[in-house]
Amino acid sequence: MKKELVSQTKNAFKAHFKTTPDHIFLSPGRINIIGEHVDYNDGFVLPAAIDRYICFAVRKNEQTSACNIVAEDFNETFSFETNVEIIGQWPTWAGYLLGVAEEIRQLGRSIGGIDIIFKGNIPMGAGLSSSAALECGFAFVLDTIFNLQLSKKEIALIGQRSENNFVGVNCGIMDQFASVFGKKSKVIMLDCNSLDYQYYDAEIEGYSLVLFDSRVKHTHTTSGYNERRKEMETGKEIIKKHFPEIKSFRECTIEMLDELKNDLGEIVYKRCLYVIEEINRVPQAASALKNKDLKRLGELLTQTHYGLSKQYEVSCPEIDFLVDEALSQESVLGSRMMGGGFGGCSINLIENGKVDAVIDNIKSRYKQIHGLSLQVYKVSISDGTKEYKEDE
Ligand code: GAF
Repeated sequence: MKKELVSQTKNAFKAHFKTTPDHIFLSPGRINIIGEHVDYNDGFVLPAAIDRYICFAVRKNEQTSACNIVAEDFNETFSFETNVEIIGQWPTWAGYLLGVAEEIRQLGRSIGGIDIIFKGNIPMGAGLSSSAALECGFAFVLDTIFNLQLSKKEIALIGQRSENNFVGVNCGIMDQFASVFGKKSKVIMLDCNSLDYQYYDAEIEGYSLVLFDSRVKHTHTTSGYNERRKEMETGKEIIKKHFPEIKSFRECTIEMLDELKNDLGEIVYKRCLYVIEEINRVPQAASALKNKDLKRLGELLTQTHYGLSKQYEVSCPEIDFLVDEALSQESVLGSRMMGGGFGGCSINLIENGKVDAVIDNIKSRYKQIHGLSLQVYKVSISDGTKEYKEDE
C-alpha cells in the first residue's frame, strides 16, 4: 500500500510539473490507545503512528519564490509567495499549509520556491488525523529542503499552531506529536504538559487492534470540540479559585471536584470528572500493556468510551452502537470511540482468529440498524514522518 501511494504520487508529480521530484516524504496518521481529550487538559496520552500516510513529492524551484502545491486527491492547486506574511483563517486544506509556512516565518526561518504534490491514504474525517499528517509532513518537507534546523518537537508544535491559528481548531498536541515521533511497533506515552515521552512496546500477542469507521464524518471546526475546550477552561478557573495550590487537572482529585459541584454546575462538573478519571486511566493502561494484561487494558478502553459518551458527550449514536455491538462479542476485550469524536472510528481489541467473524457480524448489524456501510481498517504501528528511500 505504501509503495503504491509513493508511485502514484511520483507519477502525479511528473504529470503536473513535467519533471521528476527530488525527494519523497511520508507522514503518518495515528491511532490513540487511550488518553482522549486530555492532551489539552494536562494529561498523558498513549498514541502511535500508523501505516496510513500522506505522501509528498517535492522539488526545489530556484527560479521563483513561490510555493506551488497540488492536492492530488482533491484535484486542486494552490500557490503562495513564500516571502509574504500570511494572515487570516483558511478552513480548507490550504489553511493547514499556509499556517505552517507562516509559523515557520514567525520563527525567523525563511523558505524559497518549491513545487509539491501531496496524496494520501489516511481516510479523512475518520479521526485518524490526516490533518496532523498534512501539517507535520509539510513542516518536515520545508525543514529538510531549506535546511531550517527545526527539532522534531518544533515541527510538531508548528503543526499544532497552524491548526489553532490558521484553521480555527484549538486542538492539543497529541496528533502532531504521534505523527512526528511515531516508531514502528511502539506506542508513545506522552506527558502533554512537559512533552516528555517514552516508548512502550505495543505487544498485544494473540489480539489485534481493529478500527471500525462509522462513516459519520466530523470536522472539528464545526463540531463541539472548541466548546469542550472552553468548558474545561471554565472548570479549571473555578477549581483554581477554590484550590489555588492546584496547577493542573492531574493534581485535582475527585473529592475536591465533588466539593465544587454547585459552583461548577452539572455540565462542567461532568466534563471535569471525565478528564480526571481519564488522566488516571492512562498510566494504568500503560502498565497493563507492559504486563501484557490485555483483559485489564480492554476494561480501561471501555471505561474511556462510556466516559466520552456520557460525561464528555463527544460520541454519537452510530459509534455508541458500534461499541455496544463489539462488546457484546466474547472475543472483544475492549472498545471505544477514538480521537476527537462526533463521528469517526472506534478502536477495538479483538482476539486473533475471531476478527473476521466479529467484523461480519457488526457490518451486517450496522447496515440493518443504521443503514450505513461499515469500513474496517486493520492498521500496523509505524514510524513517524520521514523521507522515503527507494530501498524501504
Ligand atoms: C483531536 C485533536 F486534534 C487532539 O488534539 C485530541 O484532543 C483528540 O482530538 C482527542 O483526544 O484529534
